[in-house]
Amino acid sequence: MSYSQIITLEQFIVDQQSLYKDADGSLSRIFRSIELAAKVVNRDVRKAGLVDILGNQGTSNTHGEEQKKLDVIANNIFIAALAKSGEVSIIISEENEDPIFLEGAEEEKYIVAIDPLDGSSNIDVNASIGSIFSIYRRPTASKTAKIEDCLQKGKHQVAAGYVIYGSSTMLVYTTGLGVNGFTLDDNIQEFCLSHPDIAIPTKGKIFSINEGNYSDFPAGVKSYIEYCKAKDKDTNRPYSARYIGSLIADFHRNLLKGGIFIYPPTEKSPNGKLRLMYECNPMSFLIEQAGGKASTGETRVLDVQPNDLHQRVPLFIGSTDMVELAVSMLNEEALVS
Ligand code: P6P
Repeated sequence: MSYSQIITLEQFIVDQQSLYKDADGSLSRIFRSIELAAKVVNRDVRKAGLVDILGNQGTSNTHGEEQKKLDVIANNIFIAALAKSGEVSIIISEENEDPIFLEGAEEEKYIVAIDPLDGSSNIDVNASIGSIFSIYRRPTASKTAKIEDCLQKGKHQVAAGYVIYGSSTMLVYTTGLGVNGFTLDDNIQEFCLSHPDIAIPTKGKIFSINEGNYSDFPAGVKSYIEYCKAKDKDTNRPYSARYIGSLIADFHRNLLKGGIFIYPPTEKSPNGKLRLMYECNPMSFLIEQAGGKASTGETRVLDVQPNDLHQRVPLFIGSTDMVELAVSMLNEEALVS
């Protein structure tokens, strides 16, 4: 590709901004801050093996999960960058129990929810990890930011996306006008449009679930797994089992190739493991914008009314036909059990 054909993330954002009649550049400034944070986190992730930033921080996050040093570093980087944008009033982070009210920005109109480094258990073994963001507008009714402003349904997101630190570093996002992917060119340190208008196939041949928990799964989920494994030429089965244990990596592969990712309810985790505000909602906004589907098994993820910043929901997400079948099997078995 000649450099004259490159569309940078910066240029793409400017071009998209012109499509919104009431755009004043504030959302663009947030995106620029996220882009900068992604580049800085990428730099630290890429050198993780070389300096003492691997391993555990010796602290735990709001969920009692051991914090890796890079978790904390990434969290600080994203918070600092978002604060510097001057457009964000509240930040919700997986790494912080309480919302972060940005000083002097109480009247700013955006709220950002982040999982600064998802899949961190994979850091030490050099598997793909990522950062997730979800952006809301603060309800206009409240002049200054308050915690209630954060508990909005996922369908009210104005933007969502992720950065995947994999064999290459990519930023994938939506503002409701489809999904586009940008690959970081290390030579010029620019995210360049590499995956325009991403659309997930309605059918796929990949199923992603942690079968180590099989005995704990609802009957309908077990039935769906057996369906995926059964031989049937007409429906291209058996499917392939692919599970990295990093949501963004599993999601990204299925987004591009087609497939389904499931984190179901289990006896140990009746609401699943993944968090609504900064994992399930952003990924659900993206998958719907790419033509796929996302369900809790009971309802559309984006319709869930949050009642807690860190609440968990079960997640069935990916190719529409696969999600619909998995959810129908879950509910049919629930009816007969
Ligand atoms: P399990 C990583 O810790 C994470 O939050 C997601 O990135 C990933 O999909 C999930 O947990 C893996 O959970 O229980 O299968 O190890």
